[in-house]
Amino acid sequence: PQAIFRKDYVAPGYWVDTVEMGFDLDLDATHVATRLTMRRNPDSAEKDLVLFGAELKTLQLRLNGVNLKKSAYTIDGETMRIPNAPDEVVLEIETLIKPSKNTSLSGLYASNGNFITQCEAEGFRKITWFPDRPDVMAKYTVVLRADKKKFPVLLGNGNLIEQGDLGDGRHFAKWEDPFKKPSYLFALVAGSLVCQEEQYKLGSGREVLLQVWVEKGNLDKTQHAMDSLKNSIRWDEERFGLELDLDRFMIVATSDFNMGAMENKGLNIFNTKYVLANPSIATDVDYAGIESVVGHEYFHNWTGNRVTCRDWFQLSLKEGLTVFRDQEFSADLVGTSTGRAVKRIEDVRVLRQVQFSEDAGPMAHPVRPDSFVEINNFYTVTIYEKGSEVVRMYYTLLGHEGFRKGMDLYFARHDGQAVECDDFRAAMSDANGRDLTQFERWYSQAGTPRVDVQTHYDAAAQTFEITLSQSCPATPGQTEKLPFHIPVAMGLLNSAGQDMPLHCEGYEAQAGVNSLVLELTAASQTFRFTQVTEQPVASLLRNFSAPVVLNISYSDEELGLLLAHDSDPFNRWEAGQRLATRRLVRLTQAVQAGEPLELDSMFIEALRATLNNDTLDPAFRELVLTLPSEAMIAEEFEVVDPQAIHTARQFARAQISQHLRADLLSAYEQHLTPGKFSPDAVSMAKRSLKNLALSYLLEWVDESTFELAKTQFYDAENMTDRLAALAGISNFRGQPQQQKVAAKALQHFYKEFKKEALVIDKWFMLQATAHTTDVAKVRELMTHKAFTLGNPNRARSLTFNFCNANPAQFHATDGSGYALWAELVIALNKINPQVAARLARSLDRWKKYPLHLQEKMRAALEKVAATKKLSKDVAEVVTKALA
Ligand code: HT7
Ligand code: ZN
Repeated sequence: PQAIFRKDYVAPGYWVDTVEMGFDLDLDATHVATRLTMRRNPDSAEKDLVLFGAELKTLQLRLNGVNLKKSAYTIDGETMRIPNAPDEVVLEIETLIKPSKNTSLSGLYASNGNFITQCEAEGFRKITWFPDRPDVMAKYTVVLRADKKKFPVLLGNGNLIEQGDLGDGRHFAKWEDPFKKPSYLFALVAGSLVCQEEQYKLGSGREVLLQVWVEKGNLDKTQHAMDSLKNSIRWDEERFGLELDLDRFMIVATSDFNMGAMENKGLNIFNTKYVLANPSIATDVDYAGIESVVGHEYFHNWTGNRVTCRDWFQLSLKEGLTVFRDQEFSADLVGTSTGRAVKRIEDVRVLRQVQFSEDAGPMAHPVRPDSFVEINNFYTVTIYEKGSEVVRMYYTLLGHEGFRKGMDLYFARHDGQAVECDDFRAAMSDANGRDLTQFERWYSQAGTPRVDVQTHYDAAAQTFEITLSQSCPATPGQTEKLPFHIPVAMGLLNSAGQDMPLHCEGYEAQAGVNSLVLELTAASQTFRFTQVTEQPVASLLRNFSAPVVLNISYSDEELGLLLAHDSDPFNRWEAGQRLATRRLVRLTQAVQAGEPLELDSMFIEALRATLNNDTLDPAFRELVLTLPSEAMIAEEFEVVDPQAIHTARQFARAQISQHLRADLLSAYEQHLTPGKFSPDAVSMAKRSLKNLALSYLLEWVDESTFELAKTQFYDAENMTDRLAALAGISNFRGQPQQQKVAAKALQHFYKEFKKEALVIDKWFMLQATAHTTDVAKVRELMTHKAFTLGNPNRARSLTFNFCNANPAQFHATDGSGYALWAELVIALNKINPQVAARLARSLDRWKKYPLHLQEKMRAALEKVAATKKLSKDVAEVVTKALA
């Protein structure tokens, strides 16, 4: 497949001022009439009028009132070129599309008999011919016409300006969006839907209408999304001075959606997973997910919609910034400083586990890529999560006020424009009078930088030196890397674990401030501290101030001190993870060598002290007590042995269970949350620690804890407790009689929730990730009547979870997991290339496995690569993996 390059950007030959569209909605054949007023862009090197279209039946093309003859244009793939067009053009286009046949869920498609659109990134071209690129911004007026009974609700972007009957059982609605927007933000929804609505008063006093639209029967699950929306509106006003610019803001939930949600102007469309919640179907994690995704899409209204991307290489301009904003929103809502740290730790865990892995694999790319084959493959953790870390580094370097000044200047300069990542950096730099030239490398260089640390204490001179040396591994197409501008937040701890005053040469000392942001800009730099009265322990990269790997050799005692005392909660947690990782690596090596396994008491006692420390937030304790995942342990090895890692980690869990049994039982009992369910931070924290205690207790085979889990499962009144108990029961290594109880519980769960699609997704997910679920079991589950590859949520719940989150079984030595993977990718490729390409990524890191597994993975990759009619989405992923 053909790659396109950032360096080849050419401004559009024509601008579009207005777009008028009429839709005659019919599931089998929708007629679309479009009228574009266009004018030549005198500043462009492109002289032709260029439009894009895909899978369209074109009925009519008229330019300035005259039918376009076939000889007047050329079509090559998705690109139509009209040469010699006048400077001012009115283009009228009629197309016919087939929503019910559209299984790719891009463009206009059908979901449970309703019409839904998804236009980002290039779905608008499946509706009509258009200069479908984000730098072409226009004003849209749209008329929707449809059967009134089947499609009583007709929604579009912006404001509803007219509606009425058409007389023949059909009706219409006319929507006008007052703001210029790129075509990827276009949306329509039509069908049988109901809504929860509310008038909401903005900070300025203006009243707006908020609506959450769902299918019938789901109105009891919309309150949390509505609350999250109101919180988002208030937060953006307070934190960034950004007000909702429309009179109406709508959210629509659909169960057929490729991603989490979409920020279409005034008409956000969501995967049901990020809207629907009540205590009996949604877990605490779901509640938190809804809050952050509702926030994320709402925040796009300014960062993405009002100021958009010049081209898709700039995707992180909107996505990285908006992820940063949604992370800050969720952290601010919790309010407490440990609450913020808990959120930060959760976010960093995802970054390290998924993005660091992407950065070390064949799909590694810079935050602002230089090329791609299929843009849909670049909605990645690098663009989103690493992009957010890049934005967070401005925040760390410039401070709260400085960052806000930068944001204000960004909007003052670019409101209504389509811009580049460099424009954001320039705003941050200019607003603060700071030279951020070198910072550009965070956008242009892929790979996770390493920072090696050497320290030296001179007791006589009372000086302490920290030498930081940075490097960055080669990534595809980038062998040499230049030094990054890395903010390293830090402090020094004395032997009692207290922060010491900081006097660093070249940095101004601030009374009472015991944390400093060092700026590492050279390949190697030494920072010298004076008046250091005793040998300190350095706490570096506090709050994970940069997305790097920090190599520092701490002793167990130093880590113990940091875990017990660091004033930075992130580094407290980090110290615990370092202690755990060290042990899990050793245990894995022991498993491989057939040596006896042992877990030392220093580690167990450190965990016991944390577990029993009632001054600590239970959510924080839960994070410290959670061992690094198997995927994280795998990153410590040159060659990964998934089964040995699994055995080692399970051994450690069983040891913790055995030695902390009494403490775990008491933690369980102390953190019960009787009474009405509430998804507030305090109750969630209690549930998380209680359920972690339960999962540990179940690692040590014991009748009474099994009974505890069984009782929790049958008595629970909320999904968090119920699912945690079910997961525990189904992973229990007990007698056949207990396995029967587990099978019965699973059946019971299915029966109770068979009408709740999102809960059945959990039912598949839980089985996909169970230790005992092998390839044969997955194949059996795929024949279950509730399973289908046609629905992305359902496909992901079983197959993605097995391939990505059950490594010891997926990497079965006979290669059966890879054969299943190949079959699934090939099957999905026909239905939904975007989803297929996501699953294709499961073999990205195949070169990290032993040769006998590598051979089988290569064969599976080659099988997919050789498939006829392979989409460019899947082709790009497997070609890069095999390169
Ligand atoms: N901006 C949205 C991206 C998105 C998307 C992209 C490709 C294919 C389907 C899609 N659905 C949504 C989501 C977001 O970041 O807010
Ligand atoms: Zn986004």
